[in-house]
Amino acid sequence: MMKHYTRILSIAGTDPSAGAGIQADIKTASALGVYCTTAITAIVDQNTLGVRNILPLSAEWVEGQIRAVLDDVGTDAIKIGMLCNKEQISMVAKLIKEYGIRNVVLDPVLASTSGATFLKEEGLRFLLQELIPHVRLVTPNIPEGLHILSGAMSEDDQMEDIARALTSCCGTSVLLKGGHLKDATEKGLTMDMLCDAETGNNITTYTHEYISTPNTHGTGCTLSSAIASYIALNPDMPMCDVVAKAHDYVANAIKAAAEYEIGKGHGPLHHFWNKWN
Ligand code: PXL
Repeated sequence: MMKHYTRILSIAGTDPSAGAGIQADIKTASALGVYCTTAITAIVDQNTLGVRNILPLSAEWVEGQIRAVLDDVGTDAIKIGMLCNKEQISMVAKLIKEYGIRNVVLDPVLASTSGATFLKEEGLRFLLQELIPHVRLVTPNIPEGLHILSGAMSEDDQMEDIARALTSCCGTSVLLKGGHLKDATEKGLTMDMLCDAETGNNITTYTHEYISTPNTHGTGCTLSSAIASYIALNPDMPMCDVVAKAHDYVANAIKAAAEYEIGKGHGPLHHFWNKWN
């Protein structure tokens, strides 16, 4: 009897310094015992100091890569990161429908921490209209969440109200990431909040100790691919428990990375904190 790998497909941009994007996704899935296939949406010229240049691939080239994976290897879940334009967004939505893939996690990457814009206004509208209806979980940070709500709420609103508004606007579960939140970091904590559309909009809060470290590059990519990996490994587990496992993996990866120096800017997480001595 042959064995089978648990698989995820990452549809995302690259990071030659291997802290974020596809490279982070491959490392995360590998650390969690999951086989990670990839479809590159853009070649991103970046390092720990920031994004220098972006070469988006045509929707046809991204489609070719996704079909190459799904026609052959298949997948148990999909993680979507950087999408560059409406053509890429429509194409990904079309293929998710065509291949009938339900376990899809979308990290709505609108801009990098260093300020580079990845997706313009029109793209955001397309994301909401075409792609998000086919996604099980969306994982915005607070600036991305406020952007999706297009001015209806502000940072002064309660996180729970923002998470609920996003779930209603997206029509699917939302994990709102509060990593940038001043209030929580002053208390020495970071906080994420899940509003689970699959359980009548139940709220679950995830906190961990705030770690003062420059090494947080790729945290969003890592969290969303950890969630996709845990969904693939545990297809019947409630979303609140899946997110708890992913949150714990990321918190430990941030903690372990704080002891390392690599690059001159924001270094990567330690994706293999659970494997290396
Ligand atoms: O986490 C946002 C993100 C997504 N995709 C790529 C990135 C980044 C942030 O740096 O580099 C390729």
